[in-house]
Amino acid sequence: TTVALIGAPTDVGASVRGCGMGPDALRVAGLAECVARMGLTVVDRGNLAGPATPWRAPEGGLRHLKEAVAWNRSVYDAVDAALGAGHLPLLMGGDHCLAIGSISAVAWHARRRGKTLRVLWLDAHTDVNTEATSPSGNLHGMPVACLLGHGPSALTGWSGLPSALQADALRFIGIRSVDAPERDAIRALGLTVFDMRHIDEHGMRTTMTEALHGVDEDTHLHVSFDIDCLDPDVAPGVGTGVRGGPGYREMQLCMEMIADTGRLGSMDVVELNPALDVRNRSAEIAVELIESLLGKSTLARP
Ligand code: DIR
Ligand code: MN
Ligand code: MN
Ligand code: MN
Repeated sequence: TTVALIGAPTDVGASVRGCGMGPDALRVAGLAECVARMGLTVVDRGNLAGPATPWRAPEGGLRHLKEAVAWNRSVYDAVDAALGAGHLPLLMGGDHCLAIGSISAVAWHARRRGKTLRVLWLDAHTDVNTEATSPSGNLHGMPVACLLGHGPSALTGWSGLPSALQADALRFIGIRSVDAPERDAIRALGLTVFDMRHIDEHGMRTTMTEALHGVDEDTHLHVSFDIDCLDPDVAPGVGTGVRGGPGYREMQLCMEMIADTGRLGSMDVVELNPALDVRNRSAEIAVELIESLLGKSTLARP
């Protein structure tokens, strides 16, 4: 496997500034070196270019739409190129609105190759707001809606179909912050959400067995990892941390069980905010989790 690192240094969709420094924080934490040490080939494509974050108020329920479209277009092209080269793209955000471009490119490739797409959305939030429901206008709270064909028209339909994803392709893990209209959308769209209560009651092992049910050799697995999925005591470097998330060992098990499927084809690592971090600890933890996701394991396992 060749892992292609793609940096998208922007906070255009976020509610707090600083996650634009995420790609370099991951590099400083040794992401490329750690992945290479596992015996994988790594190519760092550097950082994409895009507009500065103007920090304007929302217009029509959307903040920085034009700038978010520009960044997502670059992300789409870079992820598309990586997949076209047979590489495993690792998008380093940046805020979570970048998953629109990333997963749209993944969906296009999966469809062309006759693969079934499964997306694991690891997050404290469900990110299924639209311009009509968002309390903030921040696009990092809307990528799931856009990918399901329900967001602003400028950010939908990028995969070549009205929606990049069908509801049954998605599994949410670690959820503990859902706006009231998002709760209605989850029900109306029929989304599968493994919230923190589910993880409390059943444990991460059973939760991941459920979330990965049906994954087979024809599956393209995409992991969209919002760092705020982790408990903020573990990973403080996030803009919208919510108490009560999975701890370090639970998240390691989550990543290891995904790796065990052997079907990981692409991933996003987003919302890491070095301006709010403690001596780059969250970036280092993210790197350790990415290693597990790519198959690192303490012992050889049968
Ligand atoms: C909130 C916060 N649901 C919103 N979303 C966050 O603004 O839509 N997503 N923080 O990551
Ligand atoms: Mn989040
Ligand atoms: Mn998110
Ligand atoms: Mn967020």
